[in-house]
Amino acid sequence: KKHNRSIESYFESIGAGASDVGLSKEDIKKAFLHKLFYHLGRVPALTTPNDLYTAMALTIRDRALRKFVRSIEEFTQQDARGVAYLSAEYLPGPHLGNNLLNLHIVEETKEALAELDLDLDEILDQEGEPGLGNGGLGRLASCFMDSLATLGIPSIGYGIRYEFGIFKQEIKEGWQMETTDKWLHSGNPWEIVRPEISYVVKFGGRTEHRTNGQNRYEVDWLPDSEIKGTAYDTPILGYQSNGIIMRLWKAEAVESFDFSVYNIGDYYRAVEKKLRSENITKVLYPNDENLSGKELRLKQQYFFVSCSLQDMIRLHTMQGRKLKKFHEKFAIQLNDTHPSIAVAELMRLLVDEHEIEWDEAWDITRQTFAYTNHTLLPEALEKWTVSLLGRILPRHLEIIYEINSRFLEELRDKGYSGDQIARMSLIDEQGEPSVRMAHLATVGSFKVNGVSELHSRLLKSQVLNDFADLWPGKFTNVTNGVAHRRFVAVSNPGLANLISEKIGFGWLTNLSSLSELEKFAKDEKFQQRWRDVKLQNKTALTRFIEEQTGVKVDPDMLFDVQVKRIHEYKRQHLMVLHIIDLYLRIKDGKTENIAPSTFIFAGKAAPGYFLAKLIIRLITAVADLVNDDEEVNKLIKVVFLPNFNVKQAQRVYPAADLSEQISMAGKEASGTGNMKFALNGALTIGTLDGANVEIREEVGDENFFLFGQTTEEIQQTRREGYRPYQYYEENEKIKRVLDFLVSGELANGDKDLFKPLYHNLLQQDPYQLLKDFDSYCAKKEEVFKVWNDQEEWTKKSILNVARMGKFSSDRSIQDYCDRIWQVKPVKIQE
Ligand code: T68
Repeated sequence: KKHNRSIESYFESIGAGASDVGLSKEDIKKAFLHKLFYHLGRVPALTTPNDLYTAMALTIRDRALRKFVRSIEEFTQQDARGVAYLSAEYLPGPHLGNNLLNLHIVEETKEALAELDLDLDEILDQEGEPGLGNGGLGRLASCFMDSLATLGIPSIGYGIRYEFGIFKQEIKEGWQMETTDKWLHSGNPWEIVRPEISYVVKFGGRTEHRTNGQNRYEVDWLPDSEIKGTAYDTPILGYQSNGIIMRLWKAEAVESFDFSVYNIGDYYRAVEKKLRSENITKVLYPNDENLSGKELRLKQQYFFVSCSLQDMIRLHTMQGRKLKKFHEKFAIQLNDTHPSIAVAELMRLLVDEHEIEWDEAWDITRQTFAYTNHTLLPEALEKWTVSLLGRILPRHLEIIYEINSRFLEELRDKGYSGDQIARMSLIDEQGEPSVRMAHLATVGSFKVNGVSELHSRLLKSQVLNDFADLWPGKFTNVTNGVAHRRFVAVSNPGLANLISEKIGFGWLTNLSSLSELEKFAKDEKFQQRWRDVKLQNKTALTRFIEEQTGVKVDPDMLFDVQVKRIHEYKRQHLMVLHIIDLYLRIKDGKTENIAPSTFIFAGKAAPGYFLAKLIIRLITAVADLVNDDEEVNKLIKVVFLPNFNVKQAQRVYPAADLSEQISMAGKEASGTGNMKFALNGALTIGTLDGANVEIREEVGDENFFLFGQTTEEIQQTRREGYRPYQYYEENEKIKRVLDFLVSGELANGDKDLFKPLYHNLLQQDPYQLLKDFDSYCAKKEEVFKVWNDQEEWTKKSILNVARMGKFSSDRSIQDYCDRIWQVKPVKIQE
C-alpha cells in the first residue's frame, strides 16, 4: 500500500510536531536519558563511558535520520536525477562531533550534558572510527558524502561493510606491528541494518548459451555459489541541510543454515558454509597503490557492485519508471577502478536479466558511468588475469570480450593498427593475459577525470593517452577538496572561532569567503591571537604525543609534520635524511641557523611492503638517537605517532606549523592532507606535484616553500640515465648522511639493518631523493629563517588560510555536478 502523506503529517497526527527530535537543550537532555534507560537499559550508577557515548550517538542519529527521511521525501517528490558514488573504501572518521556541528547543537548538547554532570569532550573521545579505507581515496569518498549532503544533491554512497577495517598499527621495538581493527566491538550506534534490503550475488560456475522460442539469443549463468548481501545504512548529515546515506553491504549465507545438511546431522559443515560466505566482507585489503591480484579482493569488488546495481534498479523501477531510462535518473561515479566490474555487471543485468538488446544496453551503460582515476603508478593499475576472472565471473568475462571485440572493431574501422590496438585493448596479452580495468572503465564511461590539474594532464598524456586522442571530450579534471567543516570547524575550534569572529560564519558553506581574512594578515593584534590559537593546539598535541610515545616535546618549537601512508614515492625518507644531516651538524657544534624543531611522522605501511616498513624503523631509530642525546634534543626532536587515522589526524593538522608534501613530482595524484594542513595555517614545503601546484598558485609563490625537480625535469633526468651513485661520490653531505645509515650509530650498532635502503638509494633511487636533496635542504634553511621572524611567518600563515577557498570538497562536488553528473540540488525546506 502506498503512503502518500508527508512526513510532517505523520508527526502531526501523533501530536508530536517535530519535538521528539527537537534540538533544544531540554529536548536533547530528555532524549539522551531516554536512550540511556530504555534503549540501553542502564541505571545511572552502572553506566560505562561507552553507554554514555552510545546514548548520545543514538540521540543524534534520530535527529540525523529526520533530515534523511525529509530529504528522501523531497527527492522522491521531485523525481530528481541523482548520483550513486561507488567506492570500495570510506573513512568517515568519528561521526558525533561532526553531526553536532551540522545540526548546530554543540552548545545545547554541552549544556544538556553539563546539567547531568557529564562532559561532552569525554564523550566525544569515546568514539572510535570505521577504518574502512586505506588513505586518501577512502577519505575523499567521505569528504564527498559530507558535501553531497550539504549541497542537497540527491545521492547515495555505496560500499563494503568490512568487519575488520584497516589494521591497527602498534610500534614494537621500533617496528610496525599489525593487529586487527575490531571497530564493531562495542557496537555501532550509527548504522541501521535493513534485513529486507538484500540481494543475491552469484559466483563461479559456467554459462549456457541458447536461442529461445522468440529467436532471442539468451545466456544463462549457472553459478556454483550464491551469497546474500544485506544493506547497512549510516546517515550522513550535511551542514544545516539535507541528510544522505552511506549504504554498506555485508555478506551472509543465502540461508543462515543449509538445512539439507543440517538434517542429515552435519551441523558443523552447515555452519562452516555460512562462515565461508561471510568471509567476503571480513577484511579490508591493506594495500594502497599496489595490487595483490587476490581472488577474495575480486569477489569483494563484484559483491558490492552487484548489490549496489541491483539496489539502484529496484529504486528506479519501484516508481514505475522504465529501465531503459536508467541513465536519465542515475549517474554512477566509479571511485577508481575498484568498482569497474560494474560496467560488465550492468550489461549483464540489462541484457541477460532484463532482456534489453545489446546495443541499447551498451548505450545506457555508457551514459551511466563516469570514472575517476587516482593514480598513475603502474604497479597500482588494476588488472585481473583472464583465468581468475573467468573462474569467478564467467559471464562477465564473456561480456568483457564482447565489449572488447566491438571496441577493437571500431578502432580498426577508424584505421588503427597493430601496436596501437594491442595497447588499447581491454586485454593485456603480454605475459599472462589479463583484463585492464582502467581500460574497461574508460570505454564504459561517458567521462573520465583525474584529481588535480597536473594529474589530469598526465593521465591524458601518459596512462590513457590513446583514449584521450580518440575521445578528447571524455576527459576532464576535478581537483580534490576536503571537508573543511570537519577539518577546521570541528577539529580546530580555536581557529574557527577566531575566523568567524572576524568574518562571520559564511565560510562554513562558502569557503572562498576566507579571502576576507587577507586584510588582517598584517594586523599585529590579530597575528598574536592567531599564534595563541596555534600554541594552544600544539600544547594539546604535546600532551597527546607524550601519552602515546612517552616523548616530551616543547610546543614552542617548530612542528614540522609529515603524516600520510608510508610509501617510497612520498619520500618520508627524504625528510629523514635531512634530519640526519641536522643531527650531524649539531654534533659538529654547527648549530647556527637551526630553528628548534620537532619532526612529527605518522602513517601506516602496507604489511607486505618491506621498504616502507624499514622506513618506519629508520624513523624510530633516528627518533631514539636524537631524543636521547642531551646535546641534540634541545634543538631537535623526532616523533613517530602510531596508528594514524582520521581521529588522530584531527589532532595533528591544527597543531602543525610546517606541512611536508615532498613526493617526487608526477607521482602524487593530488594529495588531500596538503589541503587540510594549509587550511589549518601550516605553511607548506613541497614539490610541484599533484594539488601542491594549485595550492601554490592560490596562496602565492612567496607563501610556499617550493623545491625539487618538476615532472618534466624528473623525466629528463631519467632519460639521460640517472646515476644516484654520482651524487654520493660528488656531494660530501649526501655521502656523510648515507654512510651514517650503515655506520652502526643507529639501532644499537646494527650496521646491516638499513643496508637495503642504503643500497636502494645508491643503486636505483627510483624516486630521485639524492637529486632533490640539496634543493630540499636549501629550502629548509629558508624555512628556519622565516620561522625566526614570527611576524613574517604568521602573516604567511594567515594568507595561506585566506587563499585556500578553492579546496573545499563543496567546490569539488559542484564541479562534478557541472562537468560530469548534470545533477541539480534539491534542498529540504526546514
Ligand atoms: C590517493 N590514492 C592518491 N589509493 O594517492 C592521492 N589504492 O594522491 C589522492 O589525493 C587520493 O587518492 C584521493 O584522490 C589512494 O589513496 C588507495 O588508497 C588505494 C587503495 C586500494 C587500492 C589502490
